[in-house]
Amino acid sequence: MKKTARAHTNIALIKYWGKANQALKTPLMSSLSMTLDAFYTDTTFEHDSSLTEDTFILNGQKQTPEESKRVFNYIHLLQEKFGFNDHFTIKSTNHVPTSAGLASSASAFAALATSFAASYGLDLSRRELSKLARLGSGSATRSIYGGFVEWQKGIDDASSYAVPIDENPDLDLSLLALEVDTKQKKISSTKGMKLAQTSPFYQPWLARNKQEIAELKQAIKEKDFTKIGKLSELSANEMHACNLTANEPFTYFEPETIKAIKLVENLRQQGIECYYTIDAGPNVKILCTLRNRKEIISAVQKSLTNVKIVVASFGPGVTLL
Ligand code: 2P0
Repeated sequence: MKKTARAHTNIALIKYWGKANQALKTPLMSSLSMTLDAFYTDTTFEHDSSLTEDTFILNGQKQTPEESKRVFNYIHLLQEKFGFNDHFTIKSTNHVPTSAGLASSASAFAALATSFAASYGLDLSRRELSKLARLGSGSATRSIYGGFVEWQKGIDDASSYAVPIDENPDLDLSLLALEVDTKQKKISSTKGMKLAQTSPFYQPWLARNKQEIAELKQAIKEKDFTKIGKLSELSANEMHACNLTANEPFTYFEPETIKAIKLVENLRQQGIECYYTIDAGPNVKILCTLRNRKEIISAVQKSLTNVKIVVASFGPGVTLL
């Protein structure tokens, strides 16, 4: 049986940055994201008793055993869970504008979990799919749904899943993904979130999580762009502050990252409202409304030469093609 699923990636406005259980990828905090229309992954999963090996083809290229390891381990885990053991072929295409600085693991594992379940004829709810996606990558938990999505941390495998907050938000909100990438080898998310936990600010940050989620949900309900922007920027800065103050301090920021932050601050001082968020890399994402979008794009192009900008808005949840 062969099935194809499409999942869009997402950007966390309230960040996930720490695991309670490494294997289950249950988080230490709840997170809240926006699914993005501009970035998605199409994945076909085929299993057949006549196949003699497992194969992973990414963007048309057969992956080496080393490159396939994470994906194969994930599928073997799911097969064990449901009692299957035949060989499979995975064909995956990332529709992510080159180096837009958005991780593809969220869309990748959401599409993979969904195509896997469909090809074995498992009739799973989206909640169950979000739990399966979580076993591949934390952020994938949220990509099962569209619009605004909360990943409720829960206390174990059964209770840690995503719930839709508003799948079709009637809200003027755009995200500008700025690629300010460099050749620097980055610290993996898994390693970064472990290190961050040694910061003296990590526990106080965790203690604020419930309140921050509640405030952002309220801001979404009220369609309050200012509140949404401020809370998102705060969460990103809290995460990066923990990295900078870890026992072995580190940062994902590069000089261009700081330039982009300063630009956003300057734009705000000029009355052009916008906010930034930054993940586990040097790229900056700007949140803005349609009214200011053009002006912000030209300001970015003027002060950050060589930067590539991709415009995104709300994307849908996972679908079978
Ligand atoms: C997030 N990030 O909430 C946070 C904010 C990056 C910064 O989730 O180890 O690839 O697979 O669970 O999901 C990126 O890490 O990490 C991430 P794993 P993931 O989106």
